[in-house]
Amino acid sequence: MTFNRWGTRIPLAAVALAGAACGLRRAHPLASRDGVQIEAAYAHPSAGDVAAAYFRIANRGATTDTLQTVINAGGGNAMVMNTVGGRMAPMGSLVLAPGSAVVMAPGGIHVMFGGLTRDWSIGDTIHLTLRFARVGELAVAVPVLPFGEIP
Ligand SMILES: [Cu+2]
Repeated sequence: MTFNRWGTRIPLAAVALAGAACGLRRAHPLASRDGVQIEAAYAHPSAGDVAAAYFRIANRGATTDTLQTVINAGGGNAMVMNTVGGRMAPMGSLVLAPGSAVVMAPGGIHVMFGGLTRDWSIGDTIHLTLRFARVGELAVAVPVLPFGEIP
């Protein structure tokens, strides 16, 4: 598979199908406070006790905010990672300047989960909380989608 830094390259037909199925999810933020919006979220099935989830996070507010941690209600740990030169590296925190957005995607920025106590399977909903320095915690219900599918 080949990826660019910011997103997966997938066929247009797949994009159209995903858009038709999930148009409402894209149109309405999943969670929002003081200008920070989670506009799309999905995960892919786990492998062993590890999985990844992806979010589109927009800061439409006037103040910089920082994604500090992600909490999995089901337990285990999480960290924001980026993929550089085919290797994943921890990012620590994720800074969102006013007017900016971060689009996570396979092969790019993602949230990596470890120590899972149960499998994430297609059709599951994962309950995650994103904790920001300024706006606090935003809870998001995240669907587990097949590999290659995005909301
Ligand atoms: Cu990773």
